[in-house]
Amino acid sequence: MTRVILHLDMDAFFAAIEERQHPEYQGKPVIVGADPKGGYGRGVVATCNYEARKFGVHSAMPISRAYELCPHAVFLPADGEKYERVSQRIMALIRQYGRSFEQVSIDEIYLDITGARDPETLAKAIKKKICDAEQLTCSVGIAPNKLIAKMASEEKKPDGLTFVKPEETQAFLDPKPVRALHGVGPKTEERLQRLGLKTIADLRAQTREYLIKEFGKFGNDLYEMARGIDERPVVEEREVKSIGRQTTFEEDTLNRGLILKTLIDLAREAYQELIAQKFLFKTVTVTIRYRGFDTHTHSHTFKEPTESFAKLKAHALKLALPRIGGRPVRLVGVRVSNLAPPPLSPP
Ligand code: TTP
Ligand code: MG
Repeated sequence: MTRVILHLDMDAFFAAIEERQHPEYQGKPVIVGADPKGGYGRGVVATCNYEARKFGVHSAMPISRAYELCPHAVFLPADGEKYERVSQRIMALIRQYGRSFEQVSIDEIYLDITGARDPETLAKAIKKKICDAEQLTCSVGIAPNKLIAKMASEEKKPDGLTFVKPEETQAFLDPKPVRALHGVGPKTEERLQRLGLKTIADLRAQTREYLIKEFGKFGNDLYEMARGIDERPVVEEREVKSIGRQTTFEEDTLNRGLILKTLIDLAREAYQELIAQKFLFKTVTVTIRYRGFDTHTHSHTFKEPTESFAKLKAHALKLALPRIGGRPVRLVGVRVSNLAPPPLSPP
């Protein structure tokens, strides 16, 4: 059966998260990465918004070069923990839309949506869901396999939606540069160029034997990719053993109200993922890291698996309460483990 695969990639992910938090950056180039130190900084750009891309700035570029190209940009350090939390919320939100779900990076997912009545409408619903919940845009590609779906999601960025039907795949591929294919980096591209192969159509005109002679096993992949063949399944990530959330305070804090409120927020987020993944839990663990990195974890295990948020919250607070107030707290976290699938409902 022809599959329908959806690939979703968030737009300018780290930069978009910073922008939504700081409306004052609107319309300005925003670059996330190493400290430019007035042009003498070391390290690289993690990402930048589309405004900064107009100046030629891109991911992995030396930050000193980015400063040369765009000195008036807003430069920000990457806050990996924050981006990870947003990522996890987005993943929890959309995994239910696929028969299977595969997260391939912090901002990128494949969903197998084979059987969906109207893939395009479904994609729009997913985009809207993310936009409503997180005020972030993404780009989506839908195609008969992962290879084409990923290329399709890159087709119209940002906020794009590209649907490549089976009968359209060859026309979609042919004019593209060989570089657009999965696994073709600058080196392979150069070798292909030397053989006079610039586009995927050029590549498709070669025999399987010739490509294998030139590129070994990868030659066979090239032969198949040029024809839009890719059988890789969408596979769920490894088994989930626990679900947790943690956060580092901007400054170490003694504020009990803030610490407890943060803990409840984290518990709620972990709980939402738990529900999305359809698990019960038996164990609640609270992590508290004090100033100086001294880290303590405390757990409570119920007799029976439960799905009660009230219990999760009550026990997280009970575990944390006697342990805060004395020393400034740097980080708190909540985790549920000993996960179990819910009991089968009676027939
Ligand atoms: P990408 O999806 O490659 O980039 P992006 O989301 O910023 O922009 P686009 O709209 O083109 O998708 O990567 C996702 C995040 O991963 C990105 O926001 C920052 C991080 N990243 C790095 O830290 N270093 C890198 O070299 C790349 C490519 C990404
Ligand atoms: Mg992205």
